[in-house]
Amino acid sequence: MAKGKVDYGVYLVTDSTPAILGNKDLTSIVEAALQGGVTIVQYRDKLSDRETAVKTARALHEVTKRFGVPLLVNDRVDVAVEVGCEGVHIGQDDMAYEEARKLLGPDKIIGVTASSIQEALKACEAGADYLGLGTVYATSTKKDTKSIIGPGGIRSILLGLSSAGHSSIPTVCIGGINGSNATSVLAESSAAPAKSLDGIAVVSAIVAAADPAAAARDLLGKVVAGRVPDVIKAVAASTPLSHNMTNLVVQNFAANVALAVGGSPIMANYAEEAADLAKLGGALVINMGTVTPEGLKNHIQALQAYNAVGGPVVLDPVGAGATSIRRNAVKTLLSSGKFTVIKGNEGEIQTVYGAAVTQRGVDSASSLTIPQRASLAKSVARSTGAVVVLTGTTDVVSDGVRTLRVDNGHEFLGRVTGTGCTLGTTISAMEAAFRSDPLIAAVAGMVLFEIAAERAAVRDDVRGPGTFVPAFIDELSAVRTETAKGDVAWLAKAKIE
Ligand code: 3NM
Ligand code: MG
Repeated sequence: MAKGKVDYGVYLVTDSTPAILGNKDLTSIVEAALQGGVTIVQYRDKLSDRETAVKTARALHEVTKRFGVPLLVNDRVDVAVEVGCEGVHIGQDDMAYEEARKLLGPDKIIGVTASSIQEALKACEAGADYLGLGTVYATSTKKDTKSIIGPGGIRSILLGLSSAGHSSIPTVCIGGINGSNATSVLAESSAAPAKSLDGIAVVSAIVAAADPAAAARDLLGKVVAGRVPDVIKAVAASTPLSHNMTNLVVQNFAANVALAVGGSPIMANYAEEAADLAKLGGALVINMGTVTPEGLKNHIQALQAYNAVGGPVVLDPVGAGATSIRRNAVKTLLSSGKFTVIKGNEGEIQTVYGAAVTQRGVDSASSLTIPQRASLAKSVARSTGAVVVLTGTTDVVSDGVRTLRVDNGHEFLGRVTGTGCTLGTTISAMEAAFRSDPLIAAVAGMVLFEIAAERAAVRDDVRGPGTFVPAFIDELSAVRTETAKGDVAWLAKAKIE
């Protein structure tokens, strides 16, 4: 597990005291929390003897390894060394960073607690891999906290870090965070322009929850939603190229949508141009809407040109399950290069999965339950290495580790041609501008798109699918502009879980 790729989004810190854990089994709670979407786990146990601690850490490590999630041990560096887990978290009163690093070696993760800018800078300069910032709110989980600094204190530390050139160190906040305050804590803490929190760390909100999986899922949705403005702002700031190789039906609509979301569209189906275009820092959309042998050759060549420079590529396997020609084209594309995102409806994603489904034309129909759709998206994400966006009334987005549901949108999106294709275009702009987390970029594109549709549909000047289209383009542009100015009130409508 490479250190640089750790996702600090939903950081579970365990507690073994009766007051929090009760008589429940810690390993089962951690497993449920991982199913819900926890992205990193810290085993924190101030009471158990060494033998028990090693045994518990080993059991937890077996579980976290299955989920591909790192396990850190709080304070007890010797336990981490013995278990061989991914690292430790040390407080200001624990072993010194340098000593812990000597014991653990360069590849393990060492996180440090900081409650002031001085402590944060010192930890950065020593070489810490991430910072735990707190205490945000007074909490009965940790009664000996030194200072309660609130979201304002977190924001000051983030500002101090970015002005000292430490913008890239991951940070999480801790202390009294739960499902009810996570959204506002993230928004208020991260109001610093150059540096946002990477995640939230919680103990009781998950360990003491009646349903730890549901609690983790809820927190993950909130953390991802909290990053959405960063993505849209990144697009607004860089106007990335959205290179569309798309079908005849949607060329004009897709180009207008790319502009509305803050991208710079180019509709170029001739692959000889792709090598030059790929160098411009944008993203490619490969849309199979009107497949031909010539088109497929162009798609493969362009895919490889973007892969060669590490540029994001979005695959839209339109009508993939409709004909054997399309089913084979999907197979050929998947084996010709790497996709950042694969976006499709249920039949299309099932075809990518390799299921023998037959679609009627390009229309979507749904026969799977939401949990089945989630598990399909996750499997395809794992087998392809792409973020899978499975569209429907409830959309599912998965990178194989994190799986989210988005419940926004409006029925007009299904009554106008090309909305699926233009969602691919929207996501391409997000992926181009926000490389650090393709899943968050995809979710941002999805909620921007669907909430703009909701806003358009209720406008007085919209009387049906025809008048919806121009209003939708207006609202995409309005939501993007509001966000770039820092007004994210629209995000309250986001239903991400
Ligand atoms: N460290 P809860 S606060 C373990 O401020 C821990 O460094 C803190 O528990 C710090 O999520 C804390 O239940 C406890 O409030 C957080
Ligand atoms: Mg400690």
